[in-house]
Amino acid sequence: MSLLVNLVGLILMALVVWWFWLSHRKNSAQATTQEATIIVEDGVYTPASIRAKSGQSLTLHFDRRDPSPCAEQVIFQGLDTSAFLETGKTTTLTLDNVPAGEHRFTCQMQMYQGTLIVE
Ligand SMILES: [Cu+2]
Repeated sequence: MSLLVNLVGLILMALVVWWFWLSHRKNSAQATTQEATIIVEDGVYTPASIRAKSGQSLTLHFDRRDPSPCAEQVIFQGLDTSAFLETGKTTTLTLDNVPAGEHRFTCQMQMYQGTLIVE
């Protein structure tokens, strides 16, 4: 009987791991978009990666829900673009002619981390 209980527990654990892995994968393999809303909360950008096409303008809406000063600025590394985000508001940023490649965007202390993939 205890063997059966252990087995059921093991299967449940495997299911949870599998579910997390799958949902994470789905998040990283999203379609390209030219407009997205990014929630800034609990130390993470959601979604943390944005996939876009090069040669088109890209509009990003940052919905800052985290009042800590850590979240107040978003900086696009290497793109010479940054913005101040007001708590409880959505700040819209438009990027034009972003070169193809992976561009990191972070807060000023680089606690918040995101990736913009342009292809
Ligand atoms: Cu920060």
